[in-house]
Amino acid sequence: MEKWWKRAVVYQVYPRSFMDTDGDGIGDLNGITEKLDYIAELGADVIWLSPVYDSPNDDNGYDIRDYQSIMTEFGTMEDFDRLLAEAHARGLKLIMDLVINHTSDEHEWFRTKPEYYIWRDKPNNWQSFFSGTAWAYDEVQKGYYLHLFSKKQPDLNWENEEMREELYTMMRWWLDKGVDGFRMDVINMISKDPAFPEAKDGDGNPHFLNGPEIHRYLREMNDRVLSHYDIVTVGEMPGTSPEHARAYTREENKELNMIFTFEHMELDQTAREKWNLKKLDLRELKANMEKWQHALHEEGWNSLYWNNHDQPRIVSRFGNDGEYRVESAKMLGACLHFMQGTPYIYQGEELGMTNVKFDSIEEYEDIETRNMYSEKLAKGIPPEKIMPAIWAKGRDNARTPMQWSNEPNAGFTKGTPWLKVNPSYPKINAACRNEEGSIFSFYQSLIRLRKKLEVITNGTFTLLHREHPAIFAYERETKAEKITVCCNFSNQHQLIARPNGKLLLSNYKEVEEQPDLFLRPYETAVFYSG
Ligand code: ISL
Repeated sequence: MEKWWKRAVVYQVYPRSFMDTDGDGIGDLNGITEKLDYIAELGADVIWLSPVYDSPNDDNGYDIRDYQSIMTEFGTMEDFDRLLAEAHARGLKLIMDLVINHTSDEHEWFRTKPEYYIWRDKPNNWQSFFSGTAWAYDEVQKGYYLHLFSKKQPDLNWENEEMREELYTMMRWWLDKGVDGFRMDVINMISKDPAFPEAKDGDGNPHFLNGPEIHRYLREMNDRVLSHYDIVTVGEMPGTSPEHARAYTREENKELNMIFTFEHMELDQTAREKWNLKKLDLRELKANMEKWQHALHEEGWNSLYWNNHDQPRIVSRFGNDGEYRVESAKMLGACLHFMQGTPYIYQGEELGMTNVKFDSIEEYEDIETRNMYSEKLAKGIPPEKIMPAIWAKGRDNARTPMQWSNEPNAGFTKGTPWLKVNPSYPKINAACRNEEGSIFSFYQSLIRLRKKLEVITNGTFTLLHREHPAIFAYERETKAEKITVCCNFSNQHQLIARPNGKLLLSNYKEVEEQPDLFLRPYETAVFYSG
């Protein structure tokens, strides 16, 4: 029987920025409950909640102090139970963000069970993802602990069996409550090379990405926990190839259902550093997506995404957030949603929300951004050379409050928002979602079509016009149906041969019946025969 999550569409909520109901400027669980009808109206089936657990918020909840209680700013466990019940009442599933590569240094284990963490007498040269060394000295233990992220996010020692058991028990507790699965944070980093060797250029990645015991741990977790529930699991996995992905997601391997790859998110940077900007070459994007579509067809499963809370807004990134914002937001949606895999929509994507450009670093909250800024400043790089990278790539681009209406603070809060609202809100907001030609209604159509046409879930994938620098076109096919998706990634007109079939979807009003297909700026045209 086909797995339900193969036809599902996931909507990601970043609770801190979604909806504030108590006026403290921080989103909360009751705010999400209040907006469930909105998510249902869009047509999504599953909500992925970024972390809502008790946390000192060094990294906005990705540093967990207590896995079994709710962050005070977000509400109470009763609020959570109500959110879950109300979601289920609307036929929506809810999955939790599970951060188990590390905890907060304020988790009680850090003091009561130091053996649950990774200690060395001397640090090696691995660098943290959030700048600087990945080791911090602890006065109590008189040793260095590993933190791949901030120093308030010590890495857990997965070699410790008792620690793993405690995590499994905690996971069962949430599943027994009725949550419908997990998105697992950097889950391919849990197994480190036990030798902790010095790394080339301080890049420890080869020594902890997809490490030696990773498959053993995931199979154990599957056997002990996941396989006992009808749930969905998605592993966030930087540095994974399609071959890795197959190993993680092939059904018979009994590990995870799907993973998030990062390859397509690294095409507009040079080398390892996301801050080194490079213009996207569309041919590279096409080749990459094609590779993943083929590699996981009938062997494993893809997740499809352009956005999340760590990535800049796609319309500003691969589209055009000026003159062609509406057209390009729809085109990007179509380009992704007709592929094989489970699509993820990040809050505000369905409105075509854009990046922000705050003048000063003081207006940014993200730890990754702030640390990078300080590090570069200390190296003598002037602010005007650093800010453009933050405008293009900073994580706060995704984290500005959800734009609900043209009321003050975009209707997100009656207080002062924890992060400034994007000044675009009078024009870009959810209150306009039912206006004719809205991006929201286009996303509704994308979701409706996925439910209706089997070819979107199961068809083969064939890339067309491979060498074309501005057109991304592909076919999906089963014995009974065929879809051809044509997307213009440029602000110029492009001419290609008209595919067979009748027009199924377009982001322009009038489409002419001509022998050739004349694609206008950022136009998408999707053809169907069946
Ligand atoms: O955001 C990144 C690149 O811009 C990554 O370095 C990111 O930190 C990495 O993809 C892991 O992300 C996840 O784990 C982090 C957390 O900060 C992110 O928000 C989360 O998605 C540590 O828990």
